[in-house]
Amino acid sequence: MIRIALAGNPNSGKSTLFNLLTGSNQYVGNWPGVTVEKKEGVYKKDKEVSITDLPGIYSLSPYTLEEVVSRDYLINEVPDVIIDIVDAANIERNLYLSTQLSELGIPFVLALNMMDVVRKNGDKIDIGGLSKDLGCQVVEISALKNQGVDELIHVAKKVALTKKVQAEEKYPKDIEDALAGIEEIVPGLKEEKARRFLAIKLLERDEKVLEKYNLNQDQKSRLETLISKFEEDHDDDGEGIMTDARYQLVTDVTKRNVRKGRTGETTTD
Ligand code: BGO
Repeated sequence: MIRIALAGNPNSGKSTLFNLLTGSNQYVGNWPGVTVEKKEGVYKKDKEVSITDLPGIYSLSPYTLEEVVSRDYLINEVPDVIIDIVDAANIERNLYLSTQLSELGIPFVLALNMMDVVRKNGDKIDIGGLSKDLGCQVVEISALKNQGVDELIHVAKKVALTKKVQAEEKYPKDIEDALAGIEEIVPGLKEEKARRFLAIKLLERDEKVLEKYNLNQDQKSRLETLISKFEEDHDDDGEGIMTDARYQLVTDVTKRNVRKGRTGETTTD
């Protein structure tokens, strides 16, 4: 069985894609302990492929139930591959989540949905460039028009089987150094699949992730010293610094790979 997780922003077309892939082979329940809807199904063209539709989210921070459900599932259940559905007509805004999903150490495919809208608008996206910049396979689809969807699953299965994960080291050197420092302090972190994501969350002082490690006093104080120094150097808190770094990354990637047809701008907000 290959287990695919569908993740993406609200309104990116996730439900449309999920319904198209699973047809009537789907069951709806709740995630354990919460009233967030859980949708699971089997790919109608290959019963060996199961699909879990995660709630629509903008980030993997710990602030909404949907975000917590999604990240707990991804970190604890570890699907074989994540398909990240991106509204390609609003690519810059959507890629913010992609930067986080790609740090989980799980094979990852970017599905550029709404390509019919992109084409109609006369926008151009350099798929090869995007794929190179993000270090993952990128597949163009239109869930509404059922275009590219079989190819997407074909690619996702291939990526799942090769177990290929993203290239790392994409932030400025001082951030990368801080993450490496955190990995040295926190026992067992280096061996985690999601080590990069978890190191970033620790730098952001994410309580839920910190609890997981049960650090002793010495480790706690070394971690605190590292984070405080990093925050002082940037005159901001860890979360703010990482948010800015992600936006900068997404802006650069969008500038390099997206040309707007009508407006000449890089977003359609
Ligand atoms: C409405 N192309 C186009 N053009 N539209 C798409 C595509 C695509 O590839 N994929 C999805 N949509 P959801 P989440 C709607 O519902 O799957 C559309 O939140 C409308 N509804 O049809 O719900 C899809 O699960 C009235 O649009 O997204 C839907 O991720 C007028 O994108 C919307 C116009 O898709 C969100 C659109 C009453």
